[in-house]
Amino acid sequence: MSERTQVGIVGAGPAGLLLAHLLHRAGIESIVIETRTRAEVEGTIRAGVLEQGTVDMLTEAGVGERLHREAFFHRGVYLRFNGETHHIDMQELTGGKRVTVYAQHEVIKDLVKARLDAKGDVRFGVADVKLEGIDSSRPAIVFTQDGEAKRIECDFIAGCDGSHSMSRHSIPPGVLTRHDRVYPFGWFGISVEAPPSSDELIYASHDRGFALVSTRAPMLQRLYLQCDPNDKVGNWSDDRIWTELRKRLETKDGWVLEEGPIVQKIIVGMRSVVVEPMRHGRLFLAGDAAHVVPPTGAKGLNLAAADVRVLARAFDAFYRRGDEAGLEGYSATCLRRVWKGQRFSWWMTTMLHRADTDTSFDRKRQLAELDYLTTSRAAMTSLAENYVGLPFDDR
Ligand code: RFL
Ligand code: PHB
Repeated sequence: MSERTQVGIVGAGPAGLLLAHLLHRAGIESIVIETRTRAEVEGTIRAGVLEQGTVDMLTEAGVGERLHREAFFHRGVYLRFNGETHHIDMQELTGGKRVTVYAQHEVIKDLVKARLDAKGDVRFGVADVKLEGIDSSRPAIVFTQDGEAKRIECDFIAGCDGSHSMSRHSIPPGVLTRHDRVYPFGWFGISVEAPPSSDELIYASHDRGFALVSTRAPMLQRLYLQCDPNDKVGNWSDDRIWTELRKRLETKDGWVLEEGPIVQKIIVGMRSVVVEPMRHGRLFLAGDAAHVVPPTGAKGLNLAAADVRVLARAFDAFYRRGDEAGLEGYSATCLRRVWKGQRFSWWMTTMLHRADTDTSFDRKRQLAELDYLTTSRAAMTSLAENYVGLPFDDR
């Protein structure tokens, strides 16, 4: 027996959950299908930085209460190179926009709670998810839940199922154009039980490679260092990690890195991907399913949120007035922002990391760029307005 809903949503990451929430507020029904368990979804450590527009969106949607109590609000970030630290005061440079540090899994917990409080339909731990009839007017999601075969007929399907996206793979060959760049480095990420070493994030460019100091909670810090993407976590003892971080973060003024027990280690590869268009028939792709950025610019979750903002508005116009213009324009509207996010993430990544093929010319050029960036107000403003988030172009 088939069930029915207006919008079937594949994936309970930030994109899928936020879309379900925005649709609910617009009086539109949805069902969210997720292969992982609720505990897995709420426990995966990923992004940390929210753009001002993402914070505003969560606040306006009524899911910003805990964020405003527990997040860290920073004026800007530090850039560190040549043993010196330079502050970029983004709040001043952008007329008041701040850097918000609030973990992705906390956003997820807030959204799951909001969905369940509103008796929203989120199915965790399902398997064998497939899409049918995305070219037809009656697309469906089929899957198994507790060993039982299920089918949900939908008006539309939103593919919010992350970078490996089954939804994207359901689109017939030849429809999508894929733009892709793989970087020759990855990030080694650690979570550390220690007090913060800095009042704001530090992006460090060193001859030995990139390092990043971020935070999660007063006694939980998040640090990253550039590594070989094919390296293994087991090759990095705690000692080796601390020695490398100390070297890359060392300053002339004797700044001290706070150390403590490492409670999590992870290696992530880095790539830039965009598929175009972000729609096929009645299937709309959103978030990492359509585009992936390297984490250096802190844009991934924010682009996912911006996509579903456009999509929720388009569905609202369709169901309220039969107006299809928003749905027709969905891909083009999102891609304008996506490509700017891609450009920024690529720029931050190539400015701050060292590639094996880099020559001394490349290093000198990077340092000149960082020097320019930290001394020219025009350059700093460009960094700041991209980092805190470009304005939505439909306000
Ligand atoms: P997600 O979060 O991957 O969620 C997709 C969900 O879909 C489920 N799924 C399926 N469900 C049903 N059927 C299937 N066949 C399915 N296949 C998959 C998955 O289980 C999952 O729950 O995608 P979404 O919603 O598009 O969100 C994207 C963000 O998660 C991602 O862009 C960010 O985490 C990227 N990112 C950062 N973004 C920021 O905006 N700021 C940051 O500071 C930031 N830092 C980061 C990051 C990503 C990182 N990693 C680990 C890649 C730091 C790191 C280290
Ligand atoms: C994080 O805290 O995980 C984080 C912060 C800034 C980034 C990427 C990740 O650019």
